[in-house]
Amino acid sequence: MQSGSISRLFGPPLPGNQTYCLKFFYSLRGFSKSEHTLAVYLYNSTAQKHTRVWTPSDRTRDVWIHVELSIQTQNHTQVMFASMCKSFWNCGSAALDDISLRLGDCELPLGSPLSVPSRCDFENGLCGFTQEKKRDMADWVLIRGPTPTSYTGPKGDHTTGVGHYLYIEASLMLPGHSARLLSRPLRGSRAAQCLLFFYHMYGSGTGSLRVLLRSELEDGDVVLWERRGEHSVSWMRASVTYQYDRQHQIVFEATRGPSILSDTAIDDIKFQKGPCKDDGQ
Ligand SMILES: [Ca+2]
Ligand SMILES: [Ca+2]
Repeated sequence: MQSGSISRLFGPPLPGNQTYCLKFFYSLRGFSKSEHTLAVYLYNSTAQKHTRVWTPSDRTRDVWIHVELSIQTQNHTQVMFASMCKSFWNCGSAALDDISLRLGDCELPLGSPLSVPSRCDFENGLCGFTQEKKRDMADWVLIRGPTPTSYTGPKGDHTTGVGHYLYIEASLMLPGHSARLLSRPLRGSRAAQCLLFFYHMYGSGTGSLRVLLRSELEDGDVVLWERRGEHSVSWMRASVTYQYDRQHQIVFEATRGPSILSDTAIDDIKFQKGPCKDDGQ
């Protein structure tokens, strides 16, 4: 790009008074500063006005970054991508790909597989959760009543005491072996979200229970919550506030401890909008 030039890319004219979800990937190369690298505007051709609605929030270079943006149209609105080169010393190239636009807010669940499953008590199966099959050594077991081994695991589920829950059967696993349960792909949100669940860690050989966030954009799973060792003969409540603005999965990972007295269980998983009200309990 030459200095002092602006590159613009216009989308089609859109009907007014609608909310759209704009998605695209971009990649920046060069550019010594963040400003003017790339911006999304809503352009009103009648009034010849443009309003900036997005600029890159970080200085990452040379990788493709996914953006989801909710926009509100007025009459004769066009989406416009603009990249500016103000001076020779602050120029680079901005690349765009896979631009899509559809009706509806990006953050609101629309009944798609990306929407947040609000709760699961395991009374009707796994509610869209799935077992990790390749990268772990065991599966979570759906059970009702006590686990087969004495002095470990709950006597019954958390929901009603006589319902179902998930646990790892430690006597079928080796020390250090893990089982992972994956949520459906979840839509990201710029606002904080709250994950609530109940866990049961009773047994002198109890290992660990972790909640992980998995995203294609992260190198490995990110640990959001973790408990190790024996905790209580009762169910315990966990609340995890987290924020992630791109598609992701929540992973429940239980790891067997040194002995077979390490049946670890979970029940009543719930996702809520907004931060948890009683964090840390
Ligand atoms: Ca239950
Ligand atoms: Ca597994």
